[in-house]
Amino acid sequence: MSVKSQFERAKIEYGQWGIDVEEALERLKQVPISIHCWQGDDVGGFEVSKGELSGGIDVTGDYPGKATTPEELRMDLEKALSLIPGKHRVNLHAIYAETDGKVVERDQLEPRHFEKWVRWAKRHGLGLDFNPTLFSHEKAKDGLTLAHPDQAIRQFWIDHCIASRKIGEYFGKELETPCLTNIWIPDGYKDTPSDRLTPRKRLKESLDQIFAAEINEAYNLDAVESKLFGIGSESYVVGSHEFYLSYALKNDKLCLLDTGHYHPTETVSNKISAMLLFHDKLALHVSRPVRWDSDHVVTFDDELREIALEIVRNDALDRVLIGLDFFDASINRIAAWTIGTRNVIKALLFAMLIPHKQLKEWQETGDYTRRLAVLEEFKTYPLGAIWNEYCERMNVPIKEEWLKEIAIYEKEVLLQRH
Ligand code: RNT
Ligand code: ZN
Repeated sequence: MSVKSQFERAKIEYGQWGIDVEEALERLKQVPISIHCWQGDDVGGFEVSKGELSGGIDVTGDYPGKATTPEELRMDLEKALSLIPGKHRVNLHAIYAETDGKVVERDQLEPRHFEKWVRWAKRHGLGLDFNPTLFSHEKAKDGLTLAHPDQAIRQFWIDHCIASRKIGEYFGKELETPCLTNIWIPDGYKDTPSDRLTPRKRLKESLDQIFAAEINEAYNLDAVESKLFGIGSESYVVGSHEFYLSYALKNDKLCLLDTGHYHPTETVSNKISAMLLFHDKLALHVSRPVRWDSDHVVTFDDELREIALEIVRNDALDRVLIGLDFFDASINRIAAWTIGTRNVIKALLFAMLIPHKQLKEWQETGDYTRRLAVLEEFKTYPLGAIWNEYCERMNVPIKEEWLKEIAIYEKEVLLQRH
């Protein structure tokens, strides 16, 4: 049976529940996912004197063909984007600046160092998001940045963050879609601190200085990303969830929730509705922690579907900015992007094809039997048939067909790199 006829049959099944499949597909087209560039080169970046990856994050694996130049990275992103349905965004880090072989300190970065990215984004109709890079650097090697006891080091990172917000503003203005500039810092301690307050006080003051610089909010949105622990900061992280939740609320900034940054049984899906009541917008780094903050490629698992359900059934697609954050060097990196991003889109589609109105009603009237039964039955409704049709309409390969293109690209491009 053709994709089309399977789709038509599935559409009838969903239609019996009053679900408008066509409307869902139209809505899905409008949802951008911010694809992180750093899956393409193992969070390496292109700085002239490039240091080791630090900051308590790590990439494992040695799959051949990683991008080593901006041109290669953009080319790989293009390949991935050609296999992912819809129009999306690309999320850059400051270390992806292009400085023509000159050493440019991070506090001196300017919009012009990202001109090529902007030109490329324009050509492909992509929005750009941004992140200052407060790791993999001499001045961050003791694991402290914005909360560092040394005022000069703090100032360097404050200046870097201000420079980054200006780059974000430039992206937003050029591409006519606001850039989300997200600050994540590694600051913390390996062992039990003797003072938890002082570093947090310094971080608060540093952030106040960073945000005091005036940047047009129509072009740049600021976010802060918390974390529970990192490698070498197991006992204490300065920028914890409570810290940034409070900071963001008080200062009208976005809180960014990374799905790998909480206790193992604590879920981001359960935070979304709580935060939507108090925050205008929030941001996500969809990742997959396997036993720890391991940043595995996102799969179509329970928590991903639950996150999508929370966004969709609370009508929050415009208020939750969805970004990705994983890095796996043990598999084809373009496949990693493709798998993770397609899964997020597929989860949103899954969430759109659920009879939310009835389910909410049953909960209100105490009919928990129906609530459970129908939620379970919908797990095996013919989502795949709708997904395939969506992929066809968006001119990307259906099912696992995209793997063929990856195999060709690997042979012709990736394996030719040294
Ligand atoms: C680290 C954070 C952060 C980084 C990227 C590279 O734990 O999740 O978002 O992964 O900035
Ligand atoms: Zn993250």
